[in-house]
Amino acid sequence: MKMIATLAILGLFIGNAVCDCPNGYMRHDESCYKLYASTKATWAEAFMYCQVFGSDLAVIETAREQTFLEGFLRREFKSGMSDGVWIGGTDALVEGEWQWVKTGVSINQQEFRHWWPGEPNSSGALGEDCMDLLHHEHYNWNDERCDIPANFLCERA
Ligand SMILES: [Ca+2]
Ligand SMILES: [Ca+2]
Ligand SMILES: [Ca+2]
Repeated sequence: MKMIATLAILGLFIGNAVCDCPNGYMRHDESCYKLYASTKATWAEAFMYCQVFGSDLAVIETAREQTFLEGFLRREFKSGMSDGVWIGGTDALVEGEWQWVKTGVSINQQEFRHWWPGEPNSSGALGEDCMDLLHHEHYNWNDERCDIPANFLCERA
């Protein structure tokens, strides 16, 4: 009996180890997420930061993932953070053709899309080619100027 209990506990540990995310990451379903809340970077810098640390700017593929991230970012939000949080979508290559950089998947063709009403609006003379989640738009999707320093969200398997 003791043996079985020990094996069960061991199994629990191994099971947990497989599911564990690296330090500072939050798990949800098959992914680990890290919000860089005290680092602000342009979209391109944020893209590289994520890669250096073995991840990618977040790719949002389902309503379930979106709902989780809205809650996660709301909980993590503190004064001093940027309104926007970079994620991994851009239309920098062809205006209006949004894609997830990590997968190359067309966002326009993706079944799940979650733009805030009126977005993407390519606002301003320089336009907006990088995707972020705006605190004041309840972390729905927005297109933003790529050179604005903002916090960012990385995702890894
Ligand atoms: Ca994802
Ligand atoms: Ca654009
Ligand atoms: Ca916009």
